[in-house]
Amino acid sequence: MPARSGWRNCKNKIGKYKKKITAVVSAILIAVAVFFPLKHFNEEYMKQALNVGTTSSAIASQLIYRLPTALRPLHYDLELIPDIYQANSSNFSFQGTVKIEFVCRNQTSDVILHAVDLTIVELDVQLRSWDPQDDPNILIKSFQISKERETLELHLLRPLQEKYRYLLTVTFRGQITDLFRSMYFSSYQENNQTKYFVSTIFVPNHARLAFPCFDEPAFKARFTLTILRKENFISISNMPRNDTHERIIDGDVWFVDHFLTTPLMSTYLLTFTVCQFNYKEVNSSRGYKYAGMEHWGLVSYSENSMLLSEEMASINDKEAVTRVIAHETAHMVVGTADYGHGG
Ligand SMILES: *[C@@H]1O[C@H](CO)[C@@H](O)[C@H](O)[C@H]1NC(C)=O
Ligand SMILES: *[C@@H]1O[C@H](CO)[C@@H](O)[C@H](O)[C@H]1NC(C)=O
Ligand SMILES: *[C@@H]1O[C@H](CO)[C@@H](O)[C@H](O)[C@H]1NC(C)=O
Ligand SMILES: *[C@@H]1O[C@H](CO)[C@@H](O)[C@H](O)[C@H]1NC(C)=O
Ligand SMILES: *[C@@H]1O[C@H](CO)[C@@H](O)[C@H](O)[C@H]1NC(C)=O
Ligand SMILES: CC(=O)N[C@H]1CO[C@H](CO)[C@@H](O)[C@@H]1O
Repeated sequence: MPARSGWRNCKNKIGKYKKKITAVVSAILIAVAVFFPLKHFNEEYMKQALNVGTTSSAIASQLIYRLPTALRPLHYDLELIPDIYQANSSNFSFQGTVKIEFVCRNQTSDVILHAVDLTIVELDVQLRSWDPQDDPNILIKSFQISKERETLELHLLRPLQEKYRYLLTVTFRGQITDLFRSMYFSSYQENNQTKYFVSTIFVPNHARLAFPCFDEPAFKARFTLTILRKENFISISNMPRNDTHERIIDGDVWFVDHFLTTPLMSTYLLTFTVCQFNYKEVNSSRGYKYAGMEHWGLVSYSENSMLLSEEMASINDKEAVTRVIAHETAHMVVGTADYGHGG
C-alpha cells in the first residue's frame, strides 16, 4: 500500500534524524514551557521588540493607554494599496479602506481605536442590525487623532446601543518607510537593478500604523484582506488567495488579490508581502530585520539565520537555527498573547 510504504520511508528518515528531531522538539517544548506564563512573556516580548526599530518617545504612554472595552471588533474587511512603483523610494506610500464590524457591549457615544501617522480621508459609521424604523446612519459630531494615545476618536451625535452591531468604514493614507516596522519596504539587487518589495512587522503594536484597528492582542477578530498590486508582482498573506481580478485606477491596471478570511486572531498576527521574487524564495529573502517572524500561516526567516553549511557549521550555528525555528514555532502555537482584559 503506498500510504504504508510512505510511512515506513518516513519512519526510516525519522530514525536517521532522530537526534536532530529530538533536539528540535525539546527546544520547542522548552520554549513553550518558558513562554507559558503568557502575560509575563508578552510583556518581555513587547519590551524586546520595542527596543528594535523604534525611537518613539510615546512608547511609555502606548503601554499605559488602553482602549475602552465598550466596543468589540468582530471582523475587519481590509483593502490596502501599497505603492512601491514610484521612481523615488522616499515617495512610497499606501492607501486603504477598512470596514470594521463591531458589537457594542456598553452604550457609548465614542468610538475609540488605534491609528498612528495615518491621514484619514473618509469616515462613516452605520448601524448593521437594526429595527426597520431605525435610521442606519450614525452621524459623527467630530473626530480627533491623538498622537499621544495613538488613537482615532470619533464622537457620535447619538450613542451606540448595547448588543447592536455597527460598521465603521475608514479610508486612509500613509507613507511606506524602510524602518522595518509596520508596513515597510526593502530592496535587493537583481541583474543590476534595484527591486523593491513591501512586507509587514505588526508585532508588537504596529498594525495601527498600517490601518485603524483595535490594536491590543485581546481584541481578536477575523480579517479578510484584499491587496492591490501591479503586474509581475505577487502578494502573499496568512491565508490562501481566493481570487484575483483587475481594476483600473487613474488609467493604471492593478491586480486585486482577495484572501480568504482568517480565524479569530490578534491584529499583530496579520501579515502580507508584495514582491517580485518567487513565493518559495520568500523563506530566504534578504532584508528581514528580525531573525524570523511568527505569523499565523506564514513564517519568514532571514537568510543568514537559516542557511547552514553541513561541513562548516559549528554546533553553535546549528543550535542558533534550531532556536530561531523553535522560537517562531512556539509563538505560532502559544502566540495568542493577551494583555489583561477579555476583549
Ligand atoms: C514625489 O511626490 C511628490 C509629492 O507627491 C511629487 O511632487 C514628486 O514629483 C514625487 N517625486 C517622484 C520622483 O516621483
Ligand atoms: C527622492 O526624494 C527625496 C525627497 O523628496 C529627495 O530628497 C531625493 O533627492 C530624491 N531622490 C532622487 C534620486 O530623486
Ligand atoms: C458592559 O457590558 C457587559 C456585557 O454586555 C457587562 O457585563 C458589563 O457589566 C457592562 N459594564 C458596564 C460598566 O456597564
Ligand atoms: C552592473 O553595473 C555596473 C556599474 O553600474 C557595471 O560596471 C556592470 O557592468 C553592470 N553589470 C551588468 C551585468 O550589467
Ligand atoms: C472566492 O471567490 C469566488 C469567486 O470570485 C467567490 O464566488 C467566493 O464567494 C469567494 N469565497 C470567499 C470565501 O471569499
Ligand atoms: C519551503 C521552501 O519554500 N523552501 C525554499 C526556501 O528557499 C530555498 C532557497 O531559495 C529553496 O531552495 C527552498 O526550496
